[in-house]
Amino acid sequence: MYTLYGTDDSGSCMIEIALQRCAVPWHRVEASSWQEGEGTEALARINPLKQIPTLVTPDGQVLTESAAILIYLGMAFPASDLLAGNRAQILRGLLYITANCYSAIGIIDYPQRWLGNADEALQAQLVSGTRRYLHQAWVMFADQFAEQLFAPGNVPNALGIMAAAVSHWDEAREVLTALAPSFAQSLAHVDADPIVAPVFARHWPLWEVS
Ligand SMILES: N[C@@H](CCC(=O)N[C@@H](CS)C(=O)NCC(=O)O)C(=O)O
Repeated sequence: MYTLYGTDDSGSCMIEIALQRCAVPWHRVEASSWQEGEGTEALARINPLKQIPTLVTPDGQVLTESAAILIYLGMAFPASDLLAGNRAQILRGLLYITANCYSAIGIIDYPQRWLGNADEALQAQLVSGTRRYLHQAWVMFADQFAEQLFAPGNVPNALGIMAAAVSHWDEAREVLTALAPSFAQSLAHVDADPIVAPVFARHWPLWEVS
């Protein structure tokens, strides 16, 4: 049994989708750095950053980093088609999102981690500059990876799942709809996948692109 530490409105949605695609038994432990409780205490013991998603495999290995978890599952369960398509570009894209988009969201959410107790104006400046960079990074992603989101057979691969999930935050979808509309349509196609749609609906019940 796989144990996934996570909560709604978080990146654990990507791994919930991937585990379903792998058709393996799993359960979710409610945990996040912004919630108190037994699950979060257990998460802190295995991942000192207390970040989610964190996955524990049936043989007890602790896996963190969404991209690494998706790659591991795709390699362990080839029939999941998580790494199906142009594998080199899928791996490149997963790392692109990790390095340029997900990390930027961490700065936007927690500027004080980088600035210490700097004044509020400086924190606000860091947040707005990082959000601007994040939006540029998504538009550049759209230019370079539009063809890489689906496995043959039109099922979203790991890159499609990660791009659709991480672009839910910080108005990325609105920016992409305006500046890269056909890519935004591809993301909407990922959203509509029969495994993806119910997971996203649970994580973001009120979400719609404005
Ligand atoms: N590098 C990690 C980042 C994961 C991450 O930032 N997760 C968020 C939730 S979506 C989190 O746990 N943030 C809480 C925190 O950093 O304290 C990954 O790629 O999975």
